[in-house]
Amino acid sequence: MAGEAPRRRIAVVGAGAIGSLFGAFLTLAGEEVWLVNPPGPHLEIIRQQGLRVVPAGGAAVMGGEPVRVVRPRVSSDPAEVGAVDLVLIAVKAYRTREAVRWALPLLGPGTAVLTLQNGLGNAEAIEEAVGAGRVVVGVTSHGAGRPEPGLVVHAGAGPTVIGPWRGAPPAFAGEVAAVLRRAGIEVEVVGAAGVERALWTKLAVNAAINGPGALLRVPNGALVESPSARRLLRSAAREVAAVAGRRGTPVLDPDPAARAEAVARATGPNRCSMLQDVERGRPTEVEAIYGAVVAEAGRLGVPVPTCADLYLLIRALEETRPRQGPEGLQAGGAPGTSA
Ligand code: KPL
Repeated sequence: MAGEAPRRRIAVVGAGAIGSLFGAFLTLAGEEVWLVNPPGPHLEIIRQQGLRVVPAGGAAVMGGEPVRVVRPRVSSDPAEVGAVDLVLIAVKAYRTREAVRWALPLLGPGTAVLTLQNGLGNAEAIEEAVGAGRVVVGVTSHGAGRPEPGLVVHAGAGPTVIGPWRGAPPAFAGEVAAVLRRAGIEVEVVGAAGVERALWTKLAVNAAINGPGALLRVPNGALVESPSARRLLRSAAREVAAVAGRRGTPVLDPDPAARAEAVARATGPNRCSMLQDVERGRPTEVEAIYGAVVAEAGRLGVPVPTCADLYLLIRALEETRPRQGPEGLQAGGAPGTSA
C-alpha cells in the first residue's frame, strides 16, 4: 500500500518498566520488537505467555482495552538477534556503559541508537561505545511500573522529546520519531541545540519528583497533594532550571515548577523509578540525577540547597538499607536491564 512504512526490527535493551512499555507500544504497531535483557522471570513469562500491559491512563495509545497481552520476542543474547534498525536503550543510568557494550551485536551500519533514560551522561557513554553519528537522545514523561514479572503498568502518558546527539544527522531523529509516532507515542523532535535543553527539562522533573517520591515512599500524585512535599518538588525543579539557564541550556518550559507538578499529576498513580528501585533494594539513579545537578551547580556557582539535601538523603538511604537480590541491567521498572 502506498505510504505504508516497512516493518522495522527494533531491539529494546532493558526490559524494565519503560523498556517493556515502549516495547509493547512498538509491538502493537506491528514492528518486530525484541526485548533484550539478561535471563530472569520477566523474560521467561513473556516468552511463554506474552507481556500483559495495563493501560492505566494510556488507553488511547493502547487501543482502549483494559489489559492487553502483547508478544514481543525476547532474547538474552544480542548475537542471536543480530543487527536491527533501531536499538532503544532503556537500562538504568549506572548500567549504560556495560549494557551498550553487551548489546554491540545489535548494531549494523545504519542502526540508530535511541536513549530514553533518566539523568545525565547516558548519551556520552553510549556514543563512546557505538561511535559518533548514530545516537538519538530522547526524554519521556510516560510513567510506568513493573509490579510483577510479565506485567507492565502504564501509569500516565506524557510527551516524549527526541533529537540528534552531537554529530548525528537530524534525519536520524526524524526517522526514529516516525517509528514512535506510528506506535501512537506523542513525539516532539528538536534540533541538536534543543537536545541538551530537553535533557535538562527532564532532569528538572526527575529532581522534583524522584527524590521526594523515594524518600516519602508515595506515588507521584501524592507529592502535589501535600503542601510541604509540593514545596520540595517546586524548589528542586526551580533549582535545576537555574543551573540549566546558567550553563546556556535553559529548560524548555517557562515555568519548570508547574511542569513538574503537571507530570506528577499526569503520572499520579505511578511510583517513580527511584522509589521502585528503593523498594526493590536496588541502586538508584541518584548520581545521574542529583549528583549531576550538584556537580554542575558547584562548577557554575549556582546555589541548589534542596537538590544538595535530596542528593545526600538518597545516598544515605542507599548506604543504610539492607541490600536485596541481583540487579540485572534494567532501567525504570524491575530487576534486570531496564531504565
Ligand atoms: O521519569 C520518571 C521516573 O519515574 O523516573 C517520571 C516521569 C517522574 C515518572 O514517574
